[in-house]
Amino acid sequence: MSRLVVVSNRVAPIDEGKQAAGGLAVAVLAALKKTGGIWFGWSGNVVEGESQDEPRRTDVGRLTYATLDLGRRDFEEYYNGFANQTLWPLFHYRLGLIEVSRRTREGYKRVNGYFADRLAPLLRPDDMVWVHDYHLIPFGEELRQKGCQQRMGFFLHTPFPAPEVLSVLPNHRELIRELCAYDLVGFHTQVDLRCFANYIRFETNGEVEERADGSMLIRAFDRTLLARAFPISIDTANLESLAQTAARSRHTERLKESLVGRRLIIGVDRLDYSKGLPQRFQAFEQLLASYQEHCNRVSFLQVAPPSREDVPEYIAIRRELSELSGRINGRFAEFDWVPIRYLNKSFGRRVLAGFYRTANVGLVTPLRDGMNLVAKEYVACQDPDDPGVLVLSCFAGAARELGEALIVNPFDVEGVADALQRALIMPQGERKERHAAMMRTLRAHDIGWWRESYVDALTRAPYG
Ligand code: ADQ
Repeated sequence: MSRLVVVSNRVAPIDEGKQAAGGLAVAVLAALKKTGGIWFGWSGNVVEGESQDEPRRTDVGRLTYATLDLGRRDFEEYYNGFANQTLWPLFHYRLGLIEVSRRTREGYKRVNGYFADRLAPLLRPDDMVWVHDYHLIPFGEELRQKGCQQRMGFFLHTPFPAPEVLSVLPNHRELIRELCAYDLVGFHTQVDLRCFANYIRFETNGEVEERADGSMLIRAFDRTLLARAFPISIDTANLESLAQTAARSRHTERLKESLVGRRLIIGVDRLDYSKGLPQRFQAFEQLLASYQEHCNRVSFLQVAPPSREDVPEYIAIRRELSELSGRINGRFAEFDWVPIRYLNKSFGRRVLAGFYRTANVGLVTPLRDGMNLVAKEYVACQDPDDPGVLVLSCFAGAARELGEALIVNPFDVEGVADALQRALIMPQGERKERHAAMMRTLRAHDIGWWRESYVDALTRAPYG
């Protein structure tokens, strides 16, 4: 069996027992343990001066973690700059927020080249290299330029934008040429895949051959590659049992006691402008204004730990949300009830599972999201005999699979308020039916299925 080499911007904490919380980290670790291999990427540390020259290696069984510290300038240009101030807003259709600069684009290329230089000597001829996310698009081409001929796959965790949007980026052709250096390019949904195929059709001289299974064979930039949708998922069975035990945990009990019989709406997100939090707060405000029977009867818990705090837009959204929650609470609060409980902190998986299970409504309304795992987690954590209702943005990749949720347009604040009302009064029979249908999807397509279908497709490379 070939070794797997996973490359991601951040390598998940090596102390598995503690934080390996993210679904991706769990999936990647499971794949790596099966085949043995290397997990390579940034350590998360920023050092003064130059980036670290040699990767720090830690061996755990058949698995090697190889991490590098980034120098301040590389961190600013590659991570804060091109990745998070250009590509992230661009891929999330936020053209008003993008910064375009040759300096950061060059920094992005430079760091990708530097990463590739450090990984190349560690590779064996039969290895399969699996590169993750928008930070590392040029990585494969950089490896190929160093003579690496291994099978190489890329998976994009964000949406892939429509060609008209992508073309706002100077040198967009170069970015797509870099993407075409891989043998396999994976997206979350058919929508993302179609946007990529349309770019190849209309912006390059390339060809797209649609295959019966929905994947597409791409011939462009003198290469042949397979592009396919692989919707990422969660460890469904594990979350189901975790939520069952968490239902009786101390945290869950304390949450229930604090509600004093009131209903609960929950939102859980990284604090990011793509998650639609201001509109979500306004929708809850609209619910209280339009359906006054919920005043002092429903609480909204929004958990939103800050992320990317060096980027100005993230400071701005944090300020905006503090002001908005303060204003809404000032408008509706009673001496014994605060409508919005807004928390800038994160919780462990087990605590979150208990919170999800307690909530009558899961409110997941990103303006754009590659997939959104919180939507799937919320569903998996429900009590099947008395499940809550998922209210889900049509612009989350998850909406393609979870059609039995109440699907909303997150920009339509009044529409979301109406959906909240519908969720709060939905009869138990309908809730159970919707939940059971979504669970069938999540059991058939869990994180193991995602990982295996991707690795299997990569094993079949090259496609040329
Ligand atoms: P994210 O934008 O981070 O991921 P999401 O898919 O929801 O969004 O995943 C977040 C993960 O972090 C979930 O597992 C969630 O439980 C956890 N999390 C969020 N808030 C938390 C909190 N307060 N405390 C503890 N845990 C918390 C990116 C893309 C998504 C895509 C994923 C995976 O933006 O579209 O679904 O990658 O590909």
